[in-house]
Amino acid sequence: MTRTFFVGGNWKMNGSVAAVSTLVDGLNTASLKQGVEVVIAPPALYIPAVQSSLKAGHVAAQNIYSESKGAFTGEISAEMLKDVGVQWVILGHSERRHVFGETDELIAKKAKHALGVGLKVIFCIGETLQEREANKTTEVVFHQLSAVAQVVSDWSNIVIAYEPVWAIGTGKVATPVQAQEVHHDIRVWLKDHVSPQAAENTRIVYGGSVNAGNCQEIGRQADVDGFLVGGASLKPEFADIINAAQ
Ligand code: G2H
Repeated sequence: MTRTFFVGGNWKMNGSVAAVSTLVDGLNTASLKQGVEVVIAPPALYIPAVQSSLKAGHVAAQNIYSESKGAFTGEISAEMLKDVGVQWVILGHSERRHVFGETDELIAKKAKHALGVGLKVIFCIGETLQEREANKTTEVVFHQLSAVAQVVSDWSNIVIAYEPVWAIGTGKVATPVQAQEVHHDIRVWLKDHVSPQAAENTRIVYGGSVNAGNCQEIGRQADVDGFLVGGASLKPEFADIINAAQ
């Protein structure tokens, strides 16, 4: 099976009514390669505005809580996203893990809940610089994957985003070889711990300082099925990244 190239734009906590309109207009008027799955994740407040105006892709939330409803001030639920027609959610982003202290177990619980409600999940994993230097990259990402595999058996609605923490927003991008190595290891892990079908069909995208200059070579790697883009998704070059699809 051919894996459809996937490009996500994670706007993080950036934007305004005016900026959202400019960004969406830019995407709507850009000449974009056909056959690429584009998913934009604006801050939750701007989801309806993006959803009603974006022609070139779908919309994701940047997070949810693991419960359906209740006394969880400040949170939104998978059910609420479904209610307003959102199809995707990003879970496990390193900023959620490191700034907000989300554990593998909480992220797995969120993933199970989101998938159960019918959302698709962009599931982020990745090691810190300290972990990479201690040769613990695979140990860390396999542990992150295992937490989800313990509670989820169907991976057909999951896109895995490998985002080395040391490359996020730092301008330090993983080399194509470094990205390919980890993506390959993740695919072998899927084969051994989920199924050969999951290994074959699951998109594994790279994130961490992707830009128009480095996306071509990374995107050419055999096990790289797209990108999750932060900073550059707020710039016109995001269209070039979409067009780097292999
Ligand atoms: C990693 C990435 C998007 P950036 O966080 O998820 O951000 O491209 O700015 O490194």
